[in-house]
This record gives sequence, structure tokens and C-alpha cells, in this order.
Amino acid sequence: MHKRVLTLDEFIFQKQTVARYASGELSGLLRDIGLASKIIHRDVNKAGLIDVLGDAGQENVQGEGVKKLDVIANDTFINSLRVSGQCAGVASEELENFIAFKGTRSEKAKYVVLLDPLDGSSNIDVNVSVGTIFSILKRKTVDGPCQLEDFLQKGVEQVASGYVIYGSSTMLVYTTGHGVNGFTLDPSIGEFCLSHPDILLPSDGTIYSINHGYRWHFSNGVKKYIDHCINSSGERENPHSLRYIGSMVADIHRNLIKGGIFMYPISESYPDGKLRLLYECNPMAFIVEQAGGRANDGQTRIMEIDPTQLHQRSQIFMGSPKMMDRLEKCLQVDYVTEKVES
Ligand code: AHM
Ligand code: MG
Repeated sequence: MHKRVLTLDEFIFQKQTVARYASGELSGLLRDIGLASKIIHRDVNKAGLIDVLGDAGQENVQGEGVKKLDVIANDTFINSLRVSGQCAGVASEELENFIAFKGTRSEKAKYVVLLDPLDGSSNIDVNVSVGTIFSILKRKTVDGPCQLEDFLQKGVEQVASGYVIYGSSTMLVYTTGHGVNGFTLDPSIGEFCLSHPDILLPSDGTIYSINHGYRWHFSNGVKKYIDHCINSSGERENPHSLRYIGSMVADIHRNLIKGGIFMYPISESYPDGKLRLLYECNPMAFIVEQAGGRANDGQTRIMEIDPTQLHQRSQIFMGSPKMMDRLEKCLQVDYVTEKVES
């Protein structure tokens, strides 16, 4: 006899009923995100068939080419959150400014959502995993249209965060600050089913994920850590493997399950780092920390960085704590050098 599966909606409802004073708004929001993800899953899976591959012929606010599926994912999530009434507004990597939803219910809603609707979108055309990243914050303003200050909050203020990976199967992984749970979409019944309860990141690992192509632009500390990883291949005990998909969601999802470290350091091309603090770094850092890992920018815990701009970028290192320890020792070289030079 088959074991009865627990669906995402049932799981969210169970968690809501054990939380005292829970009003159900956060649960409603998570369900809306789940529904939008199923629509994107459908579109990503049919991408080659329904003429949504390639550029949309526009650039986003960062001057990067926008894929048609980026636009579709952005619109799908925003429309889903707009009608939900549980969300006061949305900020998206694809939009220059945040959107404050109009209407009495939305203007009274407690939460705002930050989104990277389709992360790793350069991978769409070659059929490699892409993802969605979301972060939910309790707004600071109490009533009326939400404001910029509602979005510019530290990662430690997140009420929930998560990602959806559209891979060989589609999974939704999220945290509300009480551990991390993963749900796999069963397309035959159209439901996300609990498949990875209480995900724990292995404390150590052998996988390192970084774009080696930029190696000569990295700091001495980062180079030193890469050398450590490469040299470990001569050891029998702990040979490291480089695994880099170029989709943050997919790279971190793999490391979360297997143990590993993900790095996107500053370089000449990205002097402030490439990944966005509010849409990518904070939500993924919340997941990684809740699974027992660490995330920082080399000096400061990612979730402690005080944001000043919606599209702020950050250097980021995150993963298994023992790998982070070794990386941090290597990075000390940079800070010593800086002190000597200044
Ligand atoms: P995107 O949000 O525009 O898709 O860019 C973010 C992606 C991340 O998923 C990934 O980690 C990184 O860009 C890869 O960048 P690079 O190709 O420079 O290694
Ligand atoms: Mg992205």
C-alpha cells in the first residue's frame, strides 16, 4: 500500500494551526507562491514548444538581456500575489521600482514579497535547471500603500524565504525560521508533496562552486581557497570536486543536499559582487542557515547587512560550516594585506 503523501497546502495548514495567534495570512501567501510556481513549472517544461525561449528584446534595470520566460515568470508571480490580498506589494529583480498593490485588502496586508522570478535564466535556452527565489518580510508601515522602507530590511527580519528549482523534477524548498522543508511536485496530481523533511546541510563537504573563469580577478584570499580545493585532489581523504551550474538555486540546492560551498566573489566585472542582496543572497542565506550552514560576504553575516538600495549587490560565500571555516582562514590574507597597504 502507498504511504499517504503530505501536500504543501496540508503541511502549511498543519504548521499554521500549531502557531499561536497565526492569522493564516502567511500561509495564504506561501500557498499563492506555490500556485504561481506550478504555472512556471508548466511554462518552463514546455519552453521549447510554446515559443518562449530567447530574448524578450528588452533590458532589465541592471542592463541585462531579459528572456521571455523572465517576463512570464515575473508577471505570473506578481499577478498571483496581487489578487491574493495577503501581500501589500512586491519588489522584483526584473523591475526598477517596487509595486504597491492597491485596494483595501492589499493596503492592510502585513507582508511584502521580494522576488527573483527566474534565476539563472541564461540557462533556459540550453535546458539546464533554473529557479525562483522569494523572501517574505513583515512590512514596517502599518497601513496604506507599502513604502520603500518595507523592503529595505535586513535578512534577519525575514519571516520566510524559499526557492523553487525547475530541475529534473520541480521542488519547492522553504523556511519560516523553524528548519527547512522540501516538496517535490508530482505533476500527475499537480501537488507539491513533502519529500525532504527537515533538510540538514552536511557540516563538511567536498563540492566547491565558483565561476573559475574569473579566477585572475579574485582577491588573494579567494585564490588561496581555490588552490586549497584544487590541491586537495592530491589527497586521498578529501578530494574536492568543482561543480558549477551557473544557476544559484541549482548550485545551492545541490550543496544543501550533498554538502559544499558556493562562492560569488567580487571581481573586475562585478566590483560589488553580482548577486542581489534582497532577491538572492538574503533568502538563500536564510535557507542555508536554517539548514545548519553559514553565509557571509567575507566579513559580515549576509543577513546582518543593512540594505540601502533595492537592487544592491553583495559578494557572497555560503555553505557547510567546516568549509566556511577553511575559507575564512584563507580570506584573512586579504584583510592583512589591506591593513599593510593602508
Ligand atoms: P540572473 O538572476 O540574472 O539569472 O543572474 C544570477 C545568476 C545566478 O543564478 C548564478 O549564480 C550567477 O548568475 C552566474 O553568474 P556567472 O555566469 O557570472 O557565473
Ligand atoms: Mg537571479
